[in-house]
Amino acid sequence: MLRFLTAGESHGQALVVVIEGVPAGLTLGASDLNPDLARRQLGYGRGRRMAIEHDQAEIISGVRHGETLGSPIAVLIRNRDWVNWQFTMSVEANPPESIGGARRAPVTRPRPGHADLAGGLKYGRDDLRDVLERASARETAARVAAGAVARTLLRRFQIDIASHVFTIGSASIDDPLSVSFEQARALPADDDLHCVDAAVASKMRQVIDAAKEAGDTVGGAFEVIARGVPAGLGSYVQWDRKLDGRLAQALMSIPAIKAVGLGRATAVGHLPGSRVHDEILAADKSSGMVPGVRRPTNNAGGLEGGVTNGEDVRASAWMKPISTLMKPLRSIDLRTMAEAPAAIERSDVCAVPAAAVVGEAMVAFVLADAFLEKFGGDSVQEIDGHYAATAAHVAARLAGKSPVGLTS
Ligand code: EPS
Repeated sequence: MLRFLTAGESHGQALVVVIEGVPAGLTLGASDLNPDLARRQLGYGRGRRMAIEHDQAEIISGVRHGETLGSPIAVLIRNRDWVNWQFTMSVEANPPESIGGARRAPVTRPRPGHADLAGGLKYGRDDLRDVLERASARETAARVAAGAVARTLLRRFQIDIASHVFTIGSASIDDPLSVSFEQARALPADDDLHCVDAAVASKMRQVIDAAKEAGDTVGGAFEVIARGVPAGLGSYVQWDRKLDGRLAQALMSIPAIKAVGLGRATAVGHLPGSRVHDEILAADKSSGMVPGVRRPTNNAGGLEGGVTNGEDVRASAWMKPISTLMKPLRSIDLRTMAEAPAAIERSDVCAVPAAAVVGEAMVAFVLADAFLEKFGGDSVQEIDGHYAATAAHVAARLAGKSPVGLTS
């Protein structure tokens, strides 16, 4: 089982992630993690915090001389902004007067849409900073580090992941499924909207500018596409083994995500079966990973029965607008229970392009977990053997020959 846990507050010293279940012998270094961390920091509409941070992964365990050991991998990402928050975020009950950072007043006016009110009630905190520091989307930097480790494992088996943004406010690509994996992968790493259609991207920019001007925020949607995923990951035999359900949980857990879809997503509700289901054709050149099989369409998003079918895995997620509004909504002050405008924290106007990078990380992690379930071993060399033998076995069966022996 592949799993990870993160720790860290937005303005604390650092974020930490511990990843367990990565096989030994995988070539891994900080340079495999840092490009994704940098991409997560980008995006048109992000706030000033991203100008302060320069997220860098420090691998502090589980790797030696550039190879994983099979032991837990711990990664540290320091918060540069912490120096400005040492007093506010001090671990000490009585921080010394000499400690650096502004003396910030408690946060008592919860922002509608943020975890502030629900979290303050749940954990019995009067200063809502105790909630918002952990509920902050800064935590997703740690997830991206975990996802980058998973992605490094997947790459060894020619599984690649890309994403694209298809909606920001009223600006939208009509048919996200028409965007190919190649188009999404060709987007430059520093593209600040991560949208494949230049005309739609320029409209997205206008939407974000208008929201900023109005002291408002804006949400949107992105799609993650995974190419090279073998058939047979996940299972239909039990609810918690269905890979579509596992992907949905992982994507829905990203802050501000309110809906997740696979393939044609919500459109399946108003199309007839003949326009939803992907026909299965015999072909010399297969469309995906199954030899001799071509699917002319991929409305299923690479999953049937909760099992990968060898086509691209396509998962979308819809993000609500960021809940910190510079022109705040009505709220109450919990000290007096009187109505008062919600608190204002420095924030982003739009973070959909960044969320797409987090989405890639979560999809990579779930796919790597399912991949290890099927082909797992304690070292990548063992997995190489299992993977190659299974691929040969499938090819032989579909070619009508007797199965080759599963030797590894
Ligand atoms: C974020 C860091 C945060 C926010 C944002 C995401 O930094 P700060 O709070 O210091 O500006 O910019 O978090 C939120 C939008 C939120 O609601 O918490 C990051 O690293 O992605």
